[in-house]
Amino acid sequence: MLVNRRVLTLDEFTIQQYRNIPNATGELSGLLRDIGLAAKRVNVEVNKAGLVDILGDEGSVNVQGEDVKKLDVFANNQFMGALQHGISCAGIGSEELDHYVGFHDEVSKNSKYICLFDPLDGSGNIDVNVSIGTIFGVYRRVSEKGSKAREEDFLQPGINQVAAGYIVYGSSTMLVYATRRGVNGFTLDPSIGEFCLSHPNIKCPDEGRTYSVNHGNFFRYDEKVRAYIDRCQRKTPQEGGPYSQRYIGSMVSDVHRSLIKGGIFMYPATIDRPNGKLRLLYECNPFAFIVEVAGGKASNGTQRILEVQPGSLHQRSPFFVGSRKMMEELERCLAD
Ligand code: AHM
Ligand code: MG
Repeated sequence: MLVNRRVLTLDEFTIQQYRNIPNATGELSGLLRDIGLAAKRVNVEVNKAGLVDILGDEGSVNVQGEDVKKLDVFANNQFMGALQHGISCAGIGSEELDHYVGFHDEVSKNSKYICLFDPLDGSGNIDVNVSIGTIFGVYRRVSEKGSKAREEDFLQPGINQVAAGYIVYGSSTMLVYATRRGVNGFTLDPSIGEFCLSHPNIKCPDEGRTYSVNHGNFFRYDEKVRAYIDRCQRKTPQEGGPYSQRYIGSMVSDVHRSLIKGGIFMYPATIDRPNGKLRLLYECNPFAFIVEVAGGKASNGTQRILEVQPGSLHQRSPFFVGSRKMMEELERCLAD
């Protein structure tokens, strides 16, 4: 008997996907399930962050030289733990850890994937109840199965991602992930504790009316970036302008808005940060993959970001991502 189901959960959806792929082992579904589980645990803590004594600095400084908040540590442990105890992940790299970790148990050593993540991005916003997020990218390992994951597994260009996604802990909690087959969004239904398919087959509109950048840095940007920002502000109503400026300061939320509604997000190089602020491997590449699969574009200002060969786990990169036509106009400005 056919059961009439109107809402697919994340697990049901991923299982349905892999059943359509010949020879698929279901390992990627398992990995996404592990990430979904960790996300639900983090969500519970994020939701009550204002209530419990979990706010405030952990007192240590991470590898980027930034203060570590307690929730960052909690989130890192949840994602690492879920992936380590699952059966799909051979190792992880995280914003919170100096070095990548190759799991040493036999099941993990025989697993196919590695995962890079920023467990809690935008954590400066925790204290003021503004949306924050998790970002992740998944790669097939290049080292031999049966051994611990090695550095070369983590230093792959973003184009090699088999899946990438993010969780936004916002007015509702959403998990969005992409494979080459498409981008799908799931909203957490707190009544059943499941991510449910709410945004099937997301496409990034070709154009938007919003640009997202830290205006406080305006005079530290290259003049070509400033010229593009100037164009956004001078757009005529016939051109859909002037564009609105929106900047939450949580990249997950800022790029999520651009993905759904159309728009462009920029974190350019500045005089004092010639490589920008954002991390190539676990901040830029996952979003570049997601937005490209959805029909948008992503670049570091001179190159398609997914083609950059990484040199180190925590390297930074200027980042421009968003609607295709807006990105093309930006690229013309930067090339002038
Ligand atoms: P984080 O990983 O320390 O949270 O930093 C990344 C965040 C992004 O989410 C956001 O786009 C950016 O930092 C904001 O930085 P700024 O305050 O310099 O504009
Ligand atoms: Mg971050």
